[in-house]
Parts: sequence; structure tokens; C-alpha cells
Amino acid sequence: MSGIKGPSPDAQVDGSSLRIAIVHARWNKVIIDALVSGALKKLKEAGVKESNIVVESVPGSFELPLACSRMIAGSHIQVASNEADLLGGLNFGPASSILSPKVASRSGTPAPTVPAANQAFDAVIAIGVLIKGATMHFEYICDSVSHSLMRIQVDTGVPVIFGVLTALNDDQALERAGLGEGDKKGHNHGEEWGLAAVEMGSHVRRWN
Ligand code: DLZ
Repeated sequence: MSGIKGPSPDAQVDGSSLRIAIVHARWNKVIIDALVSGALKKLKEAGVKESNIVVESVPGSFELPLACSRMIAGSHIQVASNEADLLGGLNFGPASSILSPKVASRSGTPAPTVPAANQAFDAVIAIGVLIKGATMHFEYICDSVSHSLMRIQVDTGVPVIFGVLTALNDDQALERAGLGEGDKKGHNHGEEWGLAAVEMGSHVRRWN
């Protein structure tokens, strides 16, 4: 990538022990498919194992926050209930399970006994493509989705990568997926989202 805009050179992060989820909307599917491929490409290049990548889809971008929230919470519950089986039926329940052990202890919520490294997902990438239409739909969805995704990552301590394009027209969206025409081909932002997930997932492992 050239010019003054865009991320600085890739941080060299080893993703071989990370577990990453991609949740994507199905609206504007051609663009979504390119962005998901870009993210997957960079995850694999950073060493994330295919078996540690989960891809889920939802109808539209408006559904992304709930899906991210439940996937993060569900992953804890799954690990906790496996441990519970081993420990003789302890039940951590959803309220405590959604928080990483450190975040939970700071918030006064009983901490799950699952170590942070065992959380099913080190990061979640939320991918959607919102293209402005004739009504206010676009504004409402952009606003609520961006705020909700931020809230989920701050509340849970699990990075949620903002892979939602908010484009004013089709061409803007195509360019940001590397699908534009001629000299407007653009660049696939899904690649940055994959790299951001690996970098943030690995940071949070250290910070926990
Ligand atoms: C309804 C709608 C519209 C108009 N536009 C988009 C869009 O550009 N991108 C997108 O991901 N989803 C869109 N949706 C669907 C909503 O996100 C949502 O799926 C429905 O309103 C059902 O909750």
C-alpha cells in the first residue's frame, strides 16, 4: 500500500496459538465474500490454524452485535461446561462466563475458573457491508452496529474487529474490497482486519 493513509507495516505476530471467529453478514454478498477471503488469507499467513478459525454468517449487519456477543459468551460457556463436567457439575452461568477472568474479578462478578488462554476466541472479526440507500436505514444501522460492537469488546475484554464497511455508494464498497475497476481497483480491507485480529488477540493474551 502506498501513500500516507492506511495502517503502518504489519506487526509480526505469531498467530499459531490463537482462536479467531469471523462473523459476517450476507447482504452485498460479492463484497462480503472478498472481505472474508482477505481476512482468512492474513489469518493463515500469520499462522492461525484452520481448525482454530470459525466462520459464521448472519442475515445482515444489524445482526452482527448479537452474534458476536453470543459467540463470545457461548465459547466461554462451552469451555466452562466441559470443565464443569470434569469437576463434577459446577455451572458458571452466562453472566460470569461472558467476562474474561480478570475483567470479571475487577467488575465484582464471580470469575470463571477458566484461564484466559482457554477462551474459545481470542478475537472476533465482524464483517458487514452497509451501502447507503434512499432512506435513513443506513444511518441507524451504522450507528447502532458500530456502538454495539465497541461496547461488546470493551465489556467482554475480547477484541471485536470492526470489519463493517459504511459506504455511500457501491463503488466505494467495491474499492474497499479490492474489487473496483481499472485504477480504482482499491485494496481489500479484509486483510487488515485479519491482521488486526491476530495482533489484538495476542496483545490481550499478554495483558490478561
Ligand atoms: C435492511 C438492510 C438494508 C436496507 N441495507 C443493508 C445493507 O446495506 N447491509 C447490510 O448488511 N444489511 C442491510 N439491511 C439488513 C439489516 O442489516 C438487517 O438484517 C435487517 O433489518 C433485519 O434485522
